[in-house]
Amino acid sequence: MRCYRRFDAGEYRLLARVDGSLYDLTAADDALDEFTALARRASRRDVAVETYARRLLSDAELAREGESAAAVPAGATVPLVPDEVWAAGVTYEISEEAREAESGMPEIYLDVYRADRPELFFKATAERTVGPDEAIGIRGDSDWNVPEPELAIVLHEGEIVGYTIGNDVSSREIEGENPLYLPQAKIYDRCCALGPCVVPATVRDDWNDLAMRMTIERDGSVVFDESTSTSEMVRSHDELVSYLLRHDVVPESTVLLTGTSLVPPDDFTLAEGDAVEITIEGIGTLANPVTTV
Ligand code: DO4
Ligand code: MG
Repeated sequence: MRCYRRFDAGEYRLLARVDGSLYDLTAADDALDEFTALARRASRRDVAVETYARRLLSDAELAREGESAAAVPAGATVPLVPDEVWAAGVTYEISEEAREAESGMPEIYLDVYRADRPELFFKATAERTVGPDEAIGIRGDSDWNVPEPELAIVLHEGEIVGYTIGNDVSSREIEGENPLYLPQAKIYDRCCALGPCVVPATVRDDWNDLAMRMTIERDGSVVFDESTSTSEMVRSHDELVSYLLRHDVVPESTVLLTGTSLVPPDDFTLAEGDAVEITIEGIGTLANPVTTV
């Protein structure tokens, strides 16, 4: 099951792709205008999101004929409106090595990579987050900018209810200049992309063993194409979430990006007009063009 959100005839609709068919969950319950509303309904009934969504299918009209085959339904937007987006850092060896190379204080990255306490930082609000096919931003005051493909955990009232794809777009120039500049390297207009869908957490049990790929195209040519697996992550999802929730009550809809596992070479920077695609097995492909903000 994959949950999409579409803007259609002036309103948002929640769609579910199940066994090759596309259902309109908003037709079954007009309060369901995004994934958080579905998670809220399921939580009130104390059932898993997937279980609750399946109960709606008999009342959910099949969304437009002929659409079932498309990988992402036409008009798909960001599938949920998160109150807060957080991110974990230095959770893969490749990310630790990249920070060491860029920073004048490399030891802090090795320390956090080995420490019990993970690096967690505030990343974005809904206003700074874009969905499928919307432009991600690179900062006009930075000459070294990268996409960061990350598996994203979707939390509802602190419980893991789903997964999506995240892009933690970042300035390596600002981050490398001084670690205290991290919020400026990470948080700005269009700094985060999520989508194309949310997959309810119970749909599969191998979230820590999924193939991931990122490609970047420039002027019609592929300038980056690498793959990895979420199994390379050195921390568990429960561990990251437990630190996020320590002595804090996160808002109802919170997303936690789990860290980047693919890093373009040090001489690579994103440019206006590039096209970034991140594919994660079982979720799909999040595609975004790049603009300067
Ligand atoms: O330590 C800086 C940020 C690391 C990060 O965003 C990542 O590893 O994905
Ligand atoms: Mg990151």
